[in-house]
Amino acid sequence: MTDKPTLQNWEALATKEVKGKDLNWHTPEGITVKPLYTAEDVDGIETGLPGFGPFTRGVRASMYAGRPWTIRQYAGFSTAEESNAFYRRNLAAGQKGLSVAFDLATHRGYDSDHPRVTGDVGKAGVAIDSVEDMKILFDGIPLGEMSVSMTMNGAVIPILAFFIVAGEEQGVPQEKLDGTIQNDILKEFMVRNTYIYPPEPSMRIISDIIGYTSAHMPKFNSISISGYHMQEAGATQLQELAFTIADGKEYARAAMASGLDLDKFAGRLSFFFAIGMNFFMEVAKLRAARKLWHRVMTELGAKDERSKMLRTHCQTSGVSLTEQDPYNNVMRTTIEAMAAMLGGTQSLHTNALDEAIALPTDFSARIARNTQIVIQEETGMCNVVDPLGGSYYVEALTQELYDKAWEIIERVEAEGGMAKAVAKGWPKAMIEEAAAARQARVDRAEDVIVGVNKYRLKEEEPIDILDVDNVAVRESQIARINKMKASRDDAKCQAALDALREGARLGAGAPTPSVRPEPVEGPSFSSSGEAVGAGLRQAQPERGVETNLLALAVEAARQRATLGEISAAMEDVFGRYGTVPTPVKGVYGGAYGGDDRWARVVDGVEAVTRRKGRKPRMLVAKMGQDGHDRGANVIASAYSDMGFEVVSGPLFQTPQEALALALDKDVDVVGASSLAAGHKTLIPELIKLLRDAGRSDIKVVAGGVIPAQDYDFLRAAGVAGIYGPGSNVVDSAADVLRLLGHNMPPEGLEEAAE
Ligand code: MLC
Ligand code: 5AD
Repeated sequence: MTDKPTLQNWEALATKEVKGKDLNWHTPEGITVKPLYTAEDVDGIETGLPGFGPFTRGVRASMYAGRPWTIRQYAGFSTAEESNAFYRRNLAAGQKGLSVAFDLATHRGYDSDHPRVTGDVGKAGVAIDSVEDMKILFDGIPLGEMSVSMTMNGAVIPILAFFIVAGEEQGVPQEKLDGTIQNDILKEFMVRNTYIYPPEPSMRIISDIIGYTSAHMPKFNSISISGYHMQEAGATQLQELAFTIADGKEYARAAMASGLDLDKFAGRLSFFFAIGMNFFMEVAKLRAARKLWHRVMTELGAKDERSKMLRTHCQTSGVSLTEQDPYNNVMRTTIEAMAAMLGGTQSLHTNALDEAIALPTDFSARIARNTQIVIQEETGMCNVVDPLGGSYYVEALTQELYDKAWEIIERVEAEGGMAKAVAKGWPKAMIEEAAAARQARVDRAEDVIVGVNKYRLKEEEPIDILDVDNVAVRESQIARINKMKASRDDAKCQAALDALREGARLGAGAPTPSVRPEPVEGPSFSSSGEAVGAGLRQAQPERGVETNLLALAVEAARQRATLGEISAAMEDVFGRYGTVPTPVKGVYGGAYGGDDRWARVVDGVEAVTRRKGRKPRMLVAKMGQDGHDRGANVIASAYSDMGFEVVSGPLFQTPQEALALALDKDVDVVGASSLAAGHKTLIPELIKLLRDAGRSDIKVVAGGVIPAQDYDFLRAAGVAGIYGPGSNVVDSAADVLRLLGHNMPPEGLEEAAE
């Protein structure tokens, strides 16, 4: 080897080594990652220094050398007592900040005694019905010293009010409260689905909270603008990045439109990203995010550099973890945690190894927490600021993501901002297409998942998981609600609720007075399609009349109004919002061109179609308050590409409503998708209702987050097929065809994944 080390000679050498194989990696972001980066790739890229705008290298000059990121584990389950005890154990073991996970009933503004939420109380998080529960949740935890994040978006007004009053009754004035409320509704309409009200009043709620906290709670982060759930729903990292920054811009604009001064509130806007397995892409994403936000805020007219600082929480990716061979999840989470810290996060949650099937146990929570503690305290990795800064690859990738995201942000701008884009639905559709494409790559083993589509174990050892006794939690919550209602001053409580209702009516975002809103069906954002964020309609309340919804709810909370009552008072004015999913077509099937297995399933569907004289019909049902719809949407897309007639049920159905839809559409099979632990109550209930209606011929199958421990229970209840996490969609369809009387030839098909 006598050639000079030039780029040209390197290329010749590498090409020879790999015998001409293409070494470029075409990522789902549309980025071509080359096998080598050199100084040429970073020519002209200015990254600056940490602590100085545009903050690409970090928002603090000293970063973790000065203070490591906050170890902030998201948790909550069952009752306030149980969650409080869990928090205290975790804090004693090295966790630094709190992060509350609420149950879905709470998210959606229902008290634990509401008939719609019997399957949800205490399941996916802690049940909070009133300030009494909130006080128990933080019992013995000084709210003046501990920063507390609360993931709440739908019932954000009562929850923040309870928090403020719990502090007050602990002797901590609101000025001293430190923490974050998620309060990010745009991504709820896009992917997370725990909204309550229509978009316009929802945006007003956000402005009211930003207004209230910037006036009274200087240490409190008024919003956590979240990309996390977009990536969980299947978005590429580029989509997550661009839509999150665009959401942030929309919120800043909405708050400005409501009369607030940008520099007064911008320093307390915070962010939240997912960190998945594409290590360098994730590092680059966080660096690019800071640079993008700096530009956005500069263009909006921020003067204070602190207003332009993107501070973020990160969580390792839930969707990257597997039910199969679950100890692999510890490695995955470690890799993701390292990407988050090398990207410069301010706060981090690391997922537990049992993520794919249940909430963490003390055992799995300890390993998850220690993952961060080991990185902070054993590796020396915190001693150098932005250690990947200057890496040719990372700097080039940062710039490429920045440029590509800016293009998307400009498209959003051209269409009038993110609220309008969300109303039109294209960001959601883009994410759903990416999700279907990803599922097809996984099912075809083009994207490897160890233990799932490669190196799968013959036998899986079951692990111990957390099971919440939902009936007991519900009973104890109801007892507490009743006791509180019996001892409160009802007249004062009703007066506070009336004032809240009146404030809702007088402020912006209310429908035309005297028209009582009906439940609103999406997807349209506002009936006029007019700017929701930027141009909030301002009614003209009389001088001196309080219309800030949070201020009014704080008084109602003091008077022991419940979460359900506070939510209902606003619902009386705003209405309740609902959407019907519209799954994408052709993306999943498109990935299977020329595939034998696919062709045989399609033939099977055709055979059933000939026999029946119509296509086999499936209802994809989402029951309970579980809004996780990635799985349901992917299934609906894939099955319809296979030739099924798919009825996509609306979110949040009761079993009775799912029954009515199944009968009305005369379906052959109901696929119940459950990701929030409602499966043991809601699915058996549906089967019983079908039986009572004399329609046991309609098969019920279940998919989603269903632990193997529950399979026997569900089978005994009559569930005909179970497709847990990691199930191959084509295999599941073959199994459904079998249930419809068409047996597929076995070869090439793995056993159905139950
Ligand atoms: C930090 N500080 C330093 C420093 N680093 N001071 C000197 N030198 C350094 N090197 C200071 C900061 O300025 C700040 O003070 C204080 O230390 C705390 O640091 P921070 O960086 O602000 O961290 P933190 O308090 O943890 O806040 C992080 C945050 C916040 C801004 C991102 O919004 C947050 O905690 N978010 C968490 C969100 C979350 O947990 N979400 C869960 C979602 S789960 P000062 O005085 O400047 O404030 C979910 C799942 C689901 O959504 O769907 O259910
Ligand atoms: N406790 C702990 N972690 C939770 N997550 C969701 N709910 C809880 C909870 N109650 C985590 C999971 C999930 C992500 C959205 O947040 O990791 O994937």
